[in-house]
Amino acid sequence: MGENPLHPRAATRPVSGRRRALLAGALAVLGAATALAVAAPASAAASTLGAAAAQSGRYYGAAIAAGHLNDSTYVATWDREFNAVTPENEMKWDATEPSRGSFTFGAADQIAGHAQGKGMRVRGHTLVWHNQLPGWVQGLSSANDVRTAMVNHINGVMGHYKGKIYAWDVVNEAFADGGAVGTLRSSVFQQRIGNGFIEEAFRAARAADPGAKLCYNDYNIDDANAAKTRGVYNMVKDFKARGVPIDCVGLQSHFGQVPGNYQQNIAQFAALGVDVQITELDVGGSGSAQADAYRRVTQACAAVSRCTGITVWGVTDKYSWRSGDTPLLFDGNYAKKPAYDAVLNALNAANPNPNPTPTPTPTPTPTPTPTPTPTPVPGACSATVETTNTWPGGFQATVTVRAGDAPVNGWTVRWTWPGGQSISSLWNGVQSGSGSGVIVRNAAYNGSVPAGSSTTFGFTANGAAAAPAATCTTP
Ligand code: 9MR
Repeated sequence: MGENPLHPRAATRPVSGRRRALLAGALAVLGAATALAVAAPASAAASTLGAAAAQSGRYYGAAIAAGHLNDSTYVATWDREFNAVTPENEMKWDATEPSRGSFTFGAADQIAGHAQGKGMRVRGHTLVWHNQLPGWVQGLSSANDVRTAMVNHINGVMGHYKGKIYAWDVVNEAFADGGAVGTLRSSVFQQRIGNGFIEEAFRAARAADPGAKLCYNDYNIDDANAAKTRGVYNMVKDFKARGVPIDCVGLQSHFGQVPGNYQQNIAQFAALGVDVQITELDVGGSGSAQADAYRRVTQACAAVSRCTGITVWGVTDKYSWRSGDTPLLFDGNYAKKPAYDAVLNALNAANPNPNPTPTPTPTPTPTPTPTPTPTPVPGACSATVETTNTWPGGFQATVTVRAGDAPVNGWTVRWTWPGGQSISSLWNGVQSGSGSGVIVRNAAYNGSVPAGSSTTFGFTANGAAAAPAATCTTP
C-alpha cells in the first residue's frame, strides 16, 4: 500500500477507517448514556482551557504549525485558549538539520518565540524519530557514524533552545506495533546502534539541556495492558533502576476510543517515578460521543498528580492531520464543539492535587482511628495522621498540619512506621526519607499556613492501617 505523502505514517495509524466507523458508533451509544453526566464547573470556573488547567498546576497545549500563523483566528484561538505549544513539524530532524551539520530553526523559532512572548510552555518535538528523517541520516552505514550524527543533532537542536523547553520528546515511536513485548521498530538507529540507541539518546539529551524534562513519546501505549505499553513500561522501569535519565512518558493518544484502563495506565507509569504527559490528543467523532471521550481523558489526567498536562494535536479540525475525523476541540470555523465544553468543565472540576491511585475497596468493617486534638505550638506547627480508609493490605490517610499562634512559612512532618508500612503515593506534599522514617515537606503551594489555620496532605500506604504520632517543624 502506498503512503500518503502528507501523512507518511497514515497507513500504520491505529485508527483505520472501518475501525473508526465502528468506534464512532460505539461512542455515540456511550455518549448518549452519559451526556447528562457533564460535571458542573466549579464556582470560580476559568473560562479558557489553559487557565482552567493551571488551577491544578497543569498546562493545556496545542500543536501549532508555522504555516498557519498567517491565519489570525488560528493565532487568536491559540493565544486565548492554550498555555503550551508543541511545534507540529518544525522541530523535527528534516526541518532542523536537513543536511549534515547545517541547522535551520526559522519556522521553529517563529512558534517558540511567539510562545515565549506569551509565557507559554514549549514541548520540543522530536529529536530521534524514524520519520521525517532526512535521507542523509538514513544512508549512514556504521554504528559510530549514526551515533555521532544522533548526538550531534541532539546537541545542535537542544543547544539552540537550551533553557527554553519544558519537555523534549527525546525519542519518538521507537517501539514496534507487533511482536513480543519490548520489540523495537526497525530504524537506522536501531539497525546500526542496536536497542541501546534510546539510552544513548537520553544520556546525550540530559547533558545538552539539564533543565528540560526528557520524555519517551509513542502512540498505542494508552492501554495499560497492551504489549507495546508493557515494553515501554519495562524500559522506563529499567531506566529508573539504572539511573538512565528519563523524566516523562508521552502518551500520544490519537484516539478512536479511549481504553477503559487509560487512567490506570497513566497511574502505572507515574508510579515508576516519571511524569506523564498526554502529548498529541485527538479523538475522532462528533457531538456528545466525542465530548464524552475527551472528558474521560481529561478526568484520567486530572486524577493522577504526575499527569502534568495535555496537548491536543491541533487547534481546528480544518488543519488536523486527520481532518476527515473532525478530531479536535474547535470546528473548521473555530466554533467551540461539545468536546471543548466537556474538557473545560472537567478541568474546572479537577482536584488540584488528587490521589493518584485508583480508589481502593474498603473493608466491610473499617476501624476508625481516633484523632488526637492537636495542641498548637506557638510560632510552630503540629501534625496529626488520620486513617480515612482501609482495605486488605493497605490504607489511606490524611495528615493535618496546623500552624500555632504565628503563621508558618514552610513545614516538615516526620513520623516512624510501627510495622513496616510504606507509602505508595502521596499528594499535597513532597516526600523524602526511606525505610521506616518518613519525612514530608510542604509542596510549593501549601507551605504558608496562617496562624491557627491548617492545611492537609494525604497518602496511600501498603501494610496494616496505622496512625503514628507525627512531629512538625518549621524552617
Ligand atoms: O501532524 C503531523 C503531520 O503534519 C505530518 O505530516 C506527519 C508526518 O509524519 O506528522 C504528524 O505528526 C505526528 C507526530 O509528529 C508524531 N506522532 C504522530 C503524529 C501524527 O502522524
